[in-house]
Amino acid sequence: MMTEKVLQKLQVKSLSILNEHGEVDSSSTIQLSEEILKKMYAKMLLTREFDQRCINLQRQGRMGTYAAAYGQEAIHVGSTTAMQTQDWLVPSFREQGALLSRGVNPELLFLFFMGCEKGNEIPKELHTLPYCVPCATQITHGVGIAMAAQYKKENLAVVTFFGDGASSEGDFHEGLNFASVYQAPCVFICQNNQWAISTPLKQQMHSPTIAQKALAYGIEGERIDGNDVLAVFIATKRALKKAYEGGGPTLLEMLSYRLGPHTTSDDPSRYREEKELHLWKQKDPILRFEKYLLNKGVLSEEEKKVFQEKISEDLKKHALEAEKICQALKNQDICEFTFKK
Ligand SMILES: Cc1ncc(C[n+]2csc(CCOP(=O)(O)OP(=O)(O)O)c2C)c(N)n1
Ligand SMILES: [Mg+2]
Repeated sequence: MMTEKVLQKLQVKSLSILNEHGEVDSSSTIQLSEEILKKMYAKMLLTREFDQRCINLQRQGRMGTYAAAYGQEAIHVGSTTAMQTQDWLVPSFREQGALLSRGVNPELLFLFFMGCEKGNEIPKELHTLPYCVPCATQITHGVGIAMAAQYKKENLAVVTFFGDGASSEGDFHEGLNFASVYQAPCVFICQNNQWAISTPLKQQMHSPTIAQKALAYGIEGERIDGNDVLAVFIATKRALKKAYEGGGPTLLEMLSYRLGPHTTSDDPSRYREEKELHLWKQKDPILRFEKYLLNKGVLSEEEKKVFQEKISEDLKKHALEAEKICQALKNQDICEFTFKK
């Protein structure tokens, strides 16, 4: 019997720049202006504050089920900061940080989670698709957009988000295969938060990484520290550049952890260890970035407070406005959400 050597060596590249203490790897050459660094930080804060406000609204019966991005803010902000206006963002259902970072008005997101269809009306020029709740189906949509752009000779790439659980769906494999065959300008971002509702990663798959699955499709795969906003930025920028230059798709596995429940309808204390949560809280992406910015002198405690207050104030206004719109639509029988008495 003859055997053919297909792979010389199986290797998964991994990237991490900013450690838990907010120290940057000395070999890193990342250069971002203070203005961009501050914007990234503010967007991460905005994402966390948006989550908190939605959870509060849901608990008061003023919003439907909500899936927080708590712990995954670096993935959303790092990747979208690397994108250009003409690129397309194709989200799943937990990417509020990415949508807000692309410039989607928080009011629209509030409306969406209040059950108003109007929340899906994202302005076309933002090149951002609305949320997609059926797991992994958006991967093939993203590949379709990339193939259309390629056909029309448009110089853009498509960034598609999905979870570790979604990587077990057929759409993931079909999407990667098609993107690879056509060398479509796609960047696949798998948010490996290590849980798919109550299913841990080790019950989801037997392979040690998600990144290595790229190999089967003849594309590049890389594992990134998803709690490190700088590493996420660099990896996405690199993958986008390759896509613009006709180098085809890339799979980026962003390793992180879902610090909160799956949604407001879930109680993770029934299926996961407090120890594990505690460990990952030490790796909080916002605290890490904050330490870095404070040490570097880019951010002061005073500015931090100003950012927080401004974000909180703005979101409060947007949420109230969304509620008014929602109520008006409900009065016309256009919105189906029923507020608790
Ligand atoms: C096709 C499909 N099957 C099942 C579900 C129910 N469901 C919602 S979220 C989820 C788990 C998703 O896990 P993962 O892809 O890791 O994303 P995460 O929730 O961790 O962000 C499942 C099974 C769904 N939304 N769509
Ligand atoms: Mg998951």
